[in-house]
Amino acid sequence: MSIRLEENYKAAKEFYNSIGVDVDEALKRLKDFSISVQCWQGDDVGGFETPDSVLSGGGIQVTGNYPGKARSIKELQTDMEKVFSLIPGKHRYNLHAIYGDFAGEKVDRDEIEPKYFEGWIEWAKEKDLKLDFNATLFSHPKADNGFTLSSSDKEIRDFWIEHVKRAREIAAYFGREQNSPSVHNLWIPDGLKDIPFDRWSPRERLKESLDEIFKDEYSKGEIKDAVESKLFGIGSESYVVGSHEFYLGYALTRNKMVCLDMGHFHLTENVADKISSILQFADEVLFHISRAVRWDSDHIPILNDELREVAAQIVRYNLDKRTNIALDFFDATLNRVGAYVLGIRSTIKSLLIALLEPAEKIKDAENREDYLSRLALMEESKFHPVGAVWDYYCQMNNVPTEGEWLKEVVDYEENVLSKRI
Ligand code: RNT
Ligand code: ZN
Repeated sequence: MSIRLEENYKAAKEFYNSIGVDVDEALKRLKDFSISVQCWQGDDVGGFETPDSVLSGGGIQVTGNYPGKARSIKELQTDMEKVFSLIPGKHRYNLHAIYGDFAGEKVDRDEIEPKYFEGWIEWAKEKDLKLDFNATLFSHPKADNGFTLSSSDKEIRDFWIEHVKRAREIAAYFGREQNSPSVHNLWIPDGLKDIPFDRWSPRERLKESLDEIFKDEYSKGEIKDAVESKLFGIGSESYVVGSHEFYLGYALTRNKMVCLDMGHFHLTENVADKISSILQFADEVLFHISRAVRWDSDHIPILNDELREVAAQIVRYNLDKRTNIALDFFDATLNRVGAYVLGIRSTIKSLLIALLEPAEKIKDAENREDYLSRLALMEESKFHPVGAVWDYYCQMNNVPTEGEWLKEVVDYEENVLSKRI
């Protein structure tokens, strides 16, 4: 470790000590946060059903065509290994059903099985990663008219029910193999571009489809189920069947987790504020960390107020084990490996900032109704020497400090990504 870095760290630690913050304790807690890293930033949500699969439908969109995207499982794994070598901590990896190893075989969504994911489990074990999973109810002809589990066509509904049942079976298989429950998240695109007459029936059908799906019971050690709501999408501007209220009700009455995607609410809505409400009644919650720019744009997370507030809410009330943190962003206009590294590092940094907050002092000011001090302390903490602690933490974990990782990403692009033509 460089002398400068160590001296900076020592000074920072003394400073934090003087405002009542224990840095060692903070770093110990930070180490236990495991972020579930999405597979789909690596190849623009394409997957491997056919050699040239692309994202279609569902109101989510990838823009950009930066060269170098992963074209095979092997390439994606190589990219992920690079990514994980540039971020501190032990994390998870989040697969979508379309990322199976189908080896050129035409395997429809209602035919997926654990065997197509054995290679992933082998790789994950080798890399000491835990896997999470998602059913894929988009990029498929049977989702083309915008309805899946809430479709009025029973055949369509049954097809997707079978798909999700199989996806959960795969998640449970992961859970058993890795001795840690796999989080299975369900997001469906169902909705309408224009004002519906009937808002009721699709929701009633969705409820029934979900109840059918969750008839298959797994143990707590195998799988943790989540359902993800949304406000609107491109093509579903006027009505989304799986709204927040729908899934909140469903999750609370069926003992499932809600998934809060930071891009799935009104832009002025404080998603972090939902944590202390929902967790009064639910055991756990799943987060999709994302950055919405004017809409659910899935930009790379940066250290903005929204992300910092989510981290602060988790940390202040010791919700570390009750919040499952997953990432959901995809940007195809820049080096994808770099996108991962920046987004993950920002997410971990937001937790570190929260852990180094002078919590006792701020709480005290609040209790005394000294609101000026409360605001001043919060504002001043933005200038605290968190960077020195972060660099120390990175070195401790044998990953590049700030300002160093970018070089490695650029080298990787030169030596690996740019050769993919
Ligand atoms: C879509 C949801 C969903 C997807 C991923 C790929 O709006 O956010 O989580 O982004 O499943
Ligand atoms: Zn999401």
